[in-house]
Amino acid sequence: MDEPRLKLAIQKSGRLTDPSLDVLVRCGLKISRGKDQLMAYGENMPLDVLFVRDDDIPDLVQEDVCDLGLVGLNVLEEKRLELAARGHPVRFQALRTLDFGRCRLVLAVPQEHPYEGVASLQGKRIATTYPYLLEQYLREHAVSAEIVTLSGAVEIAPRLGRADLICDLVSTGSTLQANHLREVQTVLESHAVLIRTPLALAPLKSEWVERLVMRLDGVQQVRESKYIMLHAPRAALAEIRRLLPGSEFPTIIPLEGSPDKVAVHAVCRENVFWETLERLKKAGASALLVLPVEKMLS
Ligand code: PRT
Ligand code: ZN
Repeated sequence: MDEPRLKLAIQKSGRLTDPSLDVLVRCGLKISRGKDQLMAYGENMPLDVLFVRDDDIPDLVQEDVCDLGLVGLNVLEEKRLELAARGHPVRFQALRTLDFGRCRLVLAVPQEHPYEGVASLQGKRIATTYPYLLEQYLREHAVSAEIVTLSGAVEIAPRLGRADLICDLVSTGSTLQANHLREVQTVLESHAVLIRTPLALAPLKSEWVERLVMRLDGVQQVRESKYIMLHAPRAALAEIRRLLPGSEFPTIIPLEGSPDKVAVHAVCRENVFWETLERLKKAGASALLVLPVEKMLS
């Protein structure tokens, strides 16, 4: 019998496409993908990747067409609220937060307009492509405003006279600036999320979901981690251990022919900056070496 295969939906072409493929490759997946192909076959895992519009990902998982999906929290939460408003059950489950696709859904007003807190939104027209998230935010802040739902180009709505302010995604802020808008409030902090169907999976599929999640955790830890090696006078060990960022149990090795010194090896779960190395050196460390970590499994 053929092994059951997992289906994972990712964005076909957009901001999440490259980082999604990158993280899957780092998890060890080898896929073959032709141009414009809708699906890629996992060569070394029973997992196939479906390329779709990001807005369709929650539905595909919700309707059990796909077992897994990688999608922005903004899209996911908007969908969750929309389903709830229509009285439909919400069936996808978020499994992991991923460290890409970071952005925030914000309220932004024309630069010259005064803004005096959420209460000043009362009675205003707000353009957005996220009506449900905006509606929830306004309700939580006991403000009633008119929501102008658009399908894109939200940032030009105030200039066109269609709205007084906007609620849109921002990452660097340069789009807002170019449109003479000023960020005044955060509605949602967003990032990519791995979601799964709540339906029970066949044992083999379930096992692969667990393996994938474990590998994703490893990939994310590794991005931040460094392996650090140094020589230290025994007398300075306590201070040096204190200075090592995010490392709990360093390995201490005696140095042949140098009884007063030891070698210290440690995995630091944070980036190691030049400043840290300078402080370690000042504390007596020498022969400092910082190496990238390639894989990690704990
Ligand atoms: O075709 P499809 O529907 O799949 O794509 P899409 O156009 O809906 O999505 P896409 O590719 O623009 O974004 C996919 C996901 O990336 C979003 O749902 C977010 O989770 C995430 N993301 C991260 C962003 C941004 N950063 C972002 N900056 N999505 C959109 N933007 C837009 C924003 O709307 C604004 O127009 O970029 C502009 C602002 O960028 P800055 O850098 O100038 O602030
Ligand atoms: Zn979209």
